[in-house]
Amino acid sequence: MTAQAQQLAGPLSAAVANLCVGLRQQVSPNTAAGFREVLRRLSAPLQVAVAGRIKSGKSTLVNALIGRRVAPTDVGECTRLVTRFQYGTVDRIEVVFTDGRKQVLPFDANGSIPADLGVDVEEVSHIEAYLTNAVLRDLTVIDTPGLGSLDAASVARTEALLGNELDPVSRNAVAGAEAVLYVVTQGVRGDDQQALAAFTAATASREAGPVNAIAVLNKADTIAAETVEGADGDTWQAAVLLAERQAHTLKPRVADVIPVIGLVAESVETGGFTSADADALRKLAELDEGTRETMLISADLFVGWDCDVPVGVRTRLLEKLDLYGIRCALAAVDAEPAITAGALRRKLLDSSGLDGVRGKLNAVFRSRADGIKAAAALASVTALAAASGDPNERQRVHDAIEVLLAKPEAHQLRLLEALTLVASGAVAMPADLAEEVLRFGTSPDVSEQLGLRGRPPHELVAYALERAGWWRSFASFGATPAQSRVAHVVHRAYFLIWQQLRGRR
Ligand SMILES: Nc1nc2c(ncn2[C@@H]2O[C@H](COP(=O)(O)OP(=O)(O)OP(=O)(O)O)[C@@H](O)[C@H]2O)c(=O)[nH]1
Ligand SMILES: [Mg+2]
Repeated sequence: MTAQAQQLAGPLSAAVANLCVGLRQQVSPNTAAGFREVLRRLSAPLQVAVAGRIKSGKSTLVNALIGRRVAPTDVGECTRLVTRFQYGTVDRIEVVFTDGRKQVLPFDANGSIPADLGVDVEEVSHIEAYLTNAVLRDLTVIDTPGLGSLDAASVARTEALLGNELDPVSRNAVAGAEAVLYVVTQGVRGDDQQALAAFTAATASREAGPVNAIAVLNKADTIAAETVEGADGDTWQAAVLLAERQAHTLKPRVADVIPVIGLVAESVETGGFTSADADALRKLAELDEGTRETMLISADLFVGWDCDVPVGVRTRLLEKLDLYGIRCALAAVDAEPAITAGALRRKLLDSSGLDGVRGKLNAVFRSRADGIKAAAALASVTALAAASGDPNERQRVHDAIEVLLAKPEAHQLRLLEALTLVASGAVAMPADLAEEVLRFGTSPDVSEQLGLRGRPPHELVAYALERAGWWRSFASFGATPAQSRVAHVVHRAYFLIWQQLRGRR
């Protein structure tokens, strides 16, 4: 049997799949079973875990991305469980128990996973939710329970928490993730990098890095603009600046930090925001300036102030958009009093920043799904061989991987591996060189990879050639053996860019 390329993300996944198929006869039954699992995963969509602290808005964002309010937010025992949202031809919820039993559950009246499952949660491993939503065709989204109170935590404590509070099976479900969308809020500090490191330690042997991790700065609407220098009192501007600063802290663990208002995104993308809400907003926009300003000071005043729009309607608006979203909507109505509910929804979507998150997901995850999946699969193959305890078997697997990586077609895979080694600190590099290496992971755009965005082609060509030469000599002189391995890959990356750009001129 050969791997079926049409089900796989691309040639790199196919190469690793063929490696597994080829080795299956030469390894112990246990390892072979592991390889079958690796093969199964290789032909499944990219697995993205949404992770972050408790109540950071993970489930809200999951709903926004899927376009359906299916993950329970705020309350309920499900927020303590791992839920995998994957594509299926029929909507279905399956509770998977730690002993392997499965039980099918109905969705609740609103079409979401019931907050109360009616089973003993202690016995539950995780939930599989199959949905017909098209977004899930090439991305499986894994909603994870919040990392607990990590504020004062050392890495050791964090790891202990992950190790003890998640049962082994749900840890495996998280470990199944090939990429991470890390949700942070305004409070992110230096120790969040440790939280991220601890999370990635839990995602099996794979490290997160610029290749397979993105962060979002969620709840951007709740940022007090006056506390952020340079924001000029503008909330979104404050969020953009804060996200840039956080990127500084979290890089190179993540490719980027993108600001987003998950709540507003969820409301507009899941049909939560209705034409009745648009009507209410139009009415509120007609209130005299003074009343409006007073009401927008706080949530209490917004609901409690005496006005024509019923309290229940205002409470719902607040739940769906919060004060910032309401302000954005009112500004849109001011600019265009006859604005339709659809146009208002579009404006709110724009203000939520969700398009920015989707763009990043496409640029970092979707466009590289083949490489990410192949790298994750190779890591699993290596781990399986290491766990077998048979030195001959380990050597056979090792040799097969070396043969695969030596092929010219595997360059992309070697580059991803090099990026991850450098990002995780497994291979130490001087800061300027590390930064240069990691640039290859930041964007599919060649000029950005060279750090020469917007420069004319002849400069790009000359620079690529110059750096190719530099890295080749670094690989031979001055580098440690580990650095040398990375340097060879970087040399090749520059050389291929040079070839490509030269051909284009
Ligand atoms: N103002 C505001 N509130 C938000 C935003 N995103 C989420 N929330 C609210 O934050 C609360 C927690 O959201 P969840 O999505 O349940 O957070 P979670 O990270 O999944 O929580 P756990 O799974 O319990 O860790 C809910 O009340 C959401 O409505 C946002 O962008 N702005
Ligand atoms: Mg949640």
